[in-house]
Amino acid sequence: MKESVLDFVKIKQTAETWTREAGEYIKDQMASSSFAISTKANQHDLVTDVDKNVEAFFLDKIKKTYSDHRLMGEEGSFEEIKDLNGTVWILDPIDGTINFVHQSSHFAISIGIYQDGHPVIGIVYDVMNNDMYSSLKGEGATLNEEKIPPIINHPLNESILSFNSGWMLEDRRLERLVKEVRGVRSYGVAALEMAYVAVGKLDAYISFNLAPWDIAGGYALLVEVGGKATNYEGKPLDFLKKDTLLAASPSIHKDIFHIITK
Ligand code: 2AM
Ligand code: CA
Ligand code: CA
Ligand code: CA
Repeated sequence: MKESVLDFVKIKQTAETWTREAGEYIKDQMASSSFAISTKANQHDLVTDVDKNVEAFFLDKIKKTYSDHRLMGEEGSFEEIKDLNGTVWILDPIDGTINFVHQSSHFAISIGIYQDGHPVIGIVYDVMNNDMYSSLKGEGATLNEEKIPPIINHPLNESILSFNSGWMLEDRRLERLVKEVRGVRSYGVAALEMAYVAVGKLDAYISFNLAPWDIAGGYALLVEVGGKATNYEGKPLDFLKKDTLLAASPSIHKDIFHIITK
């Protein structure tokens, strides 16, 4: 079944309601501090029972409510997804798990709802600040129901970038960039950093290793405000594999690209 625009208005409301419900669950769990924490690939890569339970919550809700939709989630649901045909929810149940575990702030629930590989709905929910960033294709993006204005193209010397410090060890050209901008930040939560680019708190976000669930929600938001996101080589994003990311206002995207390729 192919959804209409009106169907997607309803789906967005439903997704936001589930997201707030999941946010309450996360806060309850954080308050009780009783969840189990384990490492995945290495010490940088944590997962908790809470991440897994939030994904299971969405999987159950989606199956019961939208039986023809599919879910690609970080904590296992991705194994089922080999293509993006039809309506696919791309979910990161907790983006910024290290922040969740160590800082009790700066983590988000991220959802991109894609139709045949194209973004239709974006949701990035900053749980502790109760900030709901959301978007619907062609209708723009909002932060807590307030319309987000079109993205501003600041000059490079007035821009704020964000990337994790370790990426400078991977590509020394980032040092050149650091010298030319106004400031560099590092939040460790890709979905929220993309939302920050959408609202103009940041002018660019760079990462060298992200999965579709890290970026699907933020990308949907960003395109609705006129932002640009590609991989670090300037190629279109592929929501079926891990890749690099350069998300920015259009002019900063161009400026950064110029610096890293010269
Ligand atoms: P996560 O918290 O959902 O794992 C941290 O810089 C950002 O990169 C977070 O959005 C984090 O998502 C993401 N990320 C992707 N792969 C990662 C990895 N292998 N280790 C740590 N963070 C990773
Ligand atoms: Ca993870
Ligand atoms: Ca993530
Ligand atoms: Ca995650």
